[in-house]
Amino acid sequence: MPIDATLPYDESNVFARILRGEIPNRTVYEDGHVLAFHDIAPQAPTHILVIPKGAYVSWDDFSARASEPEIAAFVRAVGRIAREAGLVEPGYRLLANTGPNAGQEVAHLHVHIFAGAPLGPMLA
Ligand code: DGP
Repeated sequence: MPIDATLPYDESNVFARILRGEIPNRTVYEDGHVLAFHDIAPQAPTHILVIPKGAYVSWDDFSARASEPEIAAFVRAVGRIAREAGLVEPGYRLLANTGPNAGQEVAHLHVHIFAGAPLGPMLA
């Protein structure tokens, strides 16, 4: 069910629980600011989710409130994860659903990395 991205951060969301170690995940990358793991329901041969460790509801929230070091770490991590997974050629897609019209379901910012096959015009 899509979330209301304007609500305050809810510590019970599933990615907060993953960050607290309450739910297992298949980790791809981790540093002090960022965690990346395989999506539980992949929509492409490679489907990785990248999340900041800070409590941000959405891309809108993160881009407004995160510190410069958090933003830099996040952007660099997304690129590094894709490079290290060998996705740069023949390419990959980034997606950050924000709010109900985009179908955002988990109320903690996440960027999807899709790759591994020619992708259609859209992926949710
Ligand atoms: P979005 O629609 O952009 O909010 O995408 C949420 C994604 O999160 C969706 O592709 C499925 C994934 N997901 C939901 N619950 C879990 C979970 O417990 N573990 C993992 N690895 N992924 C999850």
